[in-house]
Amino acid sequence: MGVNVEVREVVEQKLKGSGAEILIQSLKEQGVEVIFGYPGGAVLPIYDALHRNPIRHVLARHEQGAIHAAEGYARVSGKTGVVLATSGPGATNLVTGIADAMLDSLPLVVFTGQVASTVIGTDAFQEADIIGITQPITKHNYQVKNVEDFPRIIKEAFYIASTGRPGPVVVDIPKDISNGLLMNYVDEEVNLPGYQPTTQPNYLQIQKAALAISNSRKPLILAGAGVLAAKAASELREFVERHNVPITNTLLGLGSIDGNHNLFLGMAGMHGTYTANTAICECDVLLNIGARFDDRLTGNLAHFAPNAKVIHIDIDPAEIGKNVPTAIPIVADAGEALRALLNQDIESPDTAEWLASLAANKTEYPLQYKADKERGILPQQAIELIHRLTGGDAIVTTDVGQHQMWAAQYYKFNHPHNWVTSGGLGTMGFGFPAAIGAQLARPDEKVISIVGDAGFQMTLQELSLLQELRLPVKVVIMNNQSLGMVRQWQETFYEERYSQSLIHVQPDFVKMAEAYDIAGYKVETMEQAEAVFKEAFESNEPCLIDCRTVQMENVYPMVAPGKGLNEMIGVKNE
Ligand SMILES: Cc1ncc(C[n+]2csc(CCOP(=O)(O)OP(=O)(O)O)c2C)c(N)n1
Ligand SMILES: [Mg+2]
Repeated sequence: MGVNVEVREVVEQKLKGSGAEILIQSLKEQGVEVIFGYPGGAVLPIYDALHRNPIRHVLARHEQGAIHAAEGYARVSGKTGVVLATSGPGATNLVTGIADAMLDSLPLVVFTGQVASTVIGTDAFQEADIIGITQPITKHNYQVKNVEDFPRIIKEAFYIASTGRPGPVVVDIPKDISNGLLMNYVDEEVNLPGYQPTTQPNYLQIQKAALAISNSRKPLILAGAGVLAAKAASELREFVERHNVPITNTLLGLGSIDGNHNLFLGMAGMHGTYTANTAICECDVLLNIGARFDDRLTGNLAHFAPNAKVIHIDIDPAEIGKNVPTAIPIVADAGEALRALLNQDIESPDTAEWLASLAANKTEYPLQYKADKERGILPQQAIELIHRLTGGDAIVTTDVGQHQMWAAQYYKFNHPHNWVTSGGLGTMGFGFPAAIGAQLARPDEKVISIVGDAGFQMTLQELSLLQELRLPVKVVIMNNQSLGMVRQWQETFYEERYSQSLIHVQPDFVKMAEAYDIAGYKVETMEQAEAVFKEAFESNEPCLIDCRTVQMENVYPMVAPGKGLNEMIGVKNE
């Protein structure tokens, strides 16, 4: 379509070849800089084509490591992460990462090898029905049936993964397709009549939203990851400042506004600040931009934003009204909607009284902890130290658990796109490989991976990548010698019956680092932490710090499961 004959000939020439060769060539045309993968029988033709026509390939030590690295890469670069794995166990090892990317709307194209078409369905060696397995956890998936379809499918896969609400797309490639010869290539534009994401907001809805905000006395913005996916942090800031509207974030929306901005109330939700959660309870207009009102954010829906007229901007119409009744739905890209709102001649609401009451809450009920030298390092102190030493400029990845919540609470981001965490799926094992992908995407920036002692052990084999590539990722293990978040729930909701959550035997993490030719440190006091973190963060080499923290510390404040945002516990230290 629209390609002149000469160009067409060049394209066709280029794309004549085996399916495997077409894949590599198409990836180059998509601008792919790096593939995260792991070889095996069903993808040998692809690895051979890669050998002859190289694209940077990062050999993770486990497919789960590869896909979380691709997620980290996508999160901090805004580009589509590319993964390649073999059939059967290679493909099934990707499943957790695919589900993770689906829930957190990350653009991935995942290529899996498959047994030859002739033996599909016969329980052939290393056969797994990855199409069936991933159908509910992908934005879309394909099995290539004819080599003629392959170039079109690759193009569509990248288009679907990265447009609208981003998400993972799986392309399953039977071995006869990689080996098959394509003789008749037609370069088509992507044409998907059934997939037309709405990016432009409806003008009348924008007017309604503008009016509601003008008439409001207690407006509140809830900004989610949709703002970051739309690269719209500067528009968000302009809107917030122009109209003096206070703002809170979801876990994944952190960084969309400066963590120290005077209109920022901190994160909302289960471990959100008292001020943010109370603001949700009291606001009269709640403008949700690119957040999906998930249950960790809303708490008990019966008590969620009871006084608010809800405006919800989301590129995915399925999210609007799913959990929270919405007065003004706006289906659009968050950036387009914000620009449309900025173009409205809105009279700014009078928020003076509202802001004063929120400021009073901030002063009265800040995030707090009780430091005590005798007890040792509190994880909150360690995160504050990391923040101080990096000035809020680092890319921070976390794993899942208490340390994740403390990082969300205490690391104040100066920039968007620097926060990498597993929100929707809450995947232990995510944080460390994600840091590798982030460092590869932004090689000149400081990447700190804050992980739990347990979650780190789920994917620590990727230390090999730090060793091999000398990636200067700083791994900080918040070592409370427990499955801290599980232990906290057992303490609070199961009368301190610590079933399988206290860890008595651990590897020597310092020796482990040394085994991978990485500098390893152990710190047990804040004085040691101060000195070691400083030296480590200034170095251009990878390192691992075993930071021993107080075991019995809890994340507060908290909205207990089933409770409303108005019923937080642990708001004030006694
Ligand atoms: C793959 C996986 N398995 C189990 C869980 C449940 N889970 C959530 S937090 C947590 C404890 C994590 O311990 P650690 O990594 O040491 O972090 P901490 O909470 O101590 O900071 C567990 C088991 C999970 N989120 N993911
Ligand atoms: Mg732990």
